[in-house]
Formats: sequence, C-alpha cells, structure tokens
Amino acid sequence: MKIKSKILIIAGSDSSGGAGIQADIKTATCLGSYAMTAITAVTVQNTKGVKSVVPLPPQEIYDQIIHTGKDIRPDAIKIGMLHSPEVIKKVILSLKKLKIKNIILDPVMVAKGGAKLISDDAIQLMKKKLLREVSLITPNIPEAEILTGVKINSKEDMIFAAHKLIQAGASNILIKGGHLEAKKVHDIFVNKEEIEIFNSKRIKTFNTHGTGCTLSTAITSFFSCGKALKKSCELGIKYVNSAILTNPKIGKGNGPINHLNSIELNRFYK
Ligand code: PXL
Repeated sequence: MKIKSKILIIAGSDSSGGAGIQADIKTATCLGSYAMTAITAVTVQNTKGVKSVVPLPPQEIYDQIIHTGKDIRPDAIKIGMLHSPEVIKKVILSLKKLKIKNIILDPVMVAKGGAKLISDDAIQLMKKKLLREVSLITPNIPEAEILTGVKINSKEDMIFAAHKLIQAGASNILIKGGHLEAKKVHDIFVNKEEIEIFNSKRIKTFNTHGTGCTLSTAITSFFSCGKALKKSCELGIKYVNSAILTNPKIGKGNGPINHLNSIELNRFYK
C-alpha cells in the first residue's frame, strides 16, 4: 500500500501505548497516513493509571511543529493533549505560521483513571482562542459540559451544547455520546447547517483506553485523504468500534483497543 496522506499530530506520549501519541501514530499508519509528531508532554502510565506527567517546554513544542511541518507539509493536523495556556498560545502561533486549514482538535482533559491532563486556565484559553482556529472539535460529554457549562443528559442536551460551541466560534463539532447511559451510543455531528446522529451498538468492555485519541486521529486521517468531514467522522467511528470489538484484552486495568483491525498482512510476510 502506498502512503495516502501526511498528517502532523500534536499530543502527549502515553508509555502504555494505548492512548496519546502512540495511539495516534498507530491509527494514522493503519489507515494509510504518514504520521509526524510534536510531543507536548511525556506521561508515565499503564492501563491502571497515570503515574506522572512531564510537560515539554512550549518553545520546544513550537519548534517541533514548525521544523517538521515546513519540511513535510501536512495535509491535516490533529491536536490532542495541551496542558497549559503557554502551550496553547505557541500552538496557535505555529498553526498561523504553517497556514494549514485542516485541523482536528480533541480537547483532552482527563485520562481514563481520572488524572488531569490540562489546567483550568488552559481550558478557558482553548475555548476563547483555539476553538475558532480548527475545522472540527471532538469533545466527549464531560468535556462538552466543561466547555459549555451545559449539563448533558440526553441527545437534545448534546445538540444544545454543540450549538453553544458554535456560538463560541467552533465550526464543526462531534460530541461523543459514550458517557451517556443509553442502550446505544449516539455520536452527534453538528455545524450551522446540519445535525447528523451516528448510532452504534454499545460494546460491553473495560478495554477502551485511547478511544478518544484514536477516533480523532482516524477522522484526521480520512479527512486528510480528501473525504468530507462528516463522512470522515462516520468512518472514524466505524474504525474505533471495530478496534474496541477486537480489543486484545491485555493489561490489568482499562486495556487498549486494536488499532490493527484495518490491516491484513500481505503474502510476502506470511
Ligand atoms: O485519552 C486521553 C489521553 C490523551 N493523551 C495522553 C493520554 C491520554 C489518556 O490516557 O495519556 C497522553
């Protein structure tokens, strides 16, 4: 298979390999994209939780983005963990300098075990300044609640919160419904013109570490290959569902999902 697109991922490292930049590289690779990275922080963690977080200096993050992106121009950018206002400011500066239009933001706030990955003032800046710079934002329910102040208990609440994000400057929103207690999972895509609800079967498992990172990068990968944003969301959800369904059941806590679900080794490697 030939490389179909090039993407740049701005995110934190997860030593357990299930979430963060490791999940992003695996996802991009398994969907045919060439992955470049700007690492924002290094976390020490396993499937049971986060032991420590070491942020990288904002200038170093900026330099990774500019130095890499000026040499190999990305077709799209995915943004994950941004822990401080200083990092967000530098990321915005670098995006303006690179002039890339296709940007997906996963507003990462807490890790699966509850460890906080972003400061409160960074959340405010994300809302005020970064939202308006990206093509799509992919909050889960708790993240959407924090960004909007709306308590979400239903599909209607999700749509209401999405419209609040549009008022705040976002252009497209995919609110992920996994946290709502419902038989099915409803992920809702909203922009000024349309509302599309993607319904999936709920898969009963604790092994969902890295689903948010994986979904946003899968969407970035499809989008970078020229697919429409809504279609990219639909295909990204399909990829994540298949990755959860075939999860390898490893680790003693919330295990990772199966990024390889899209891959079949060819005859030369059998
Ligand atoms: O899933 C959110 C996330 C993002 N980025 C990093 C993480 C995690 C969750 O563990 O470790 C680096």
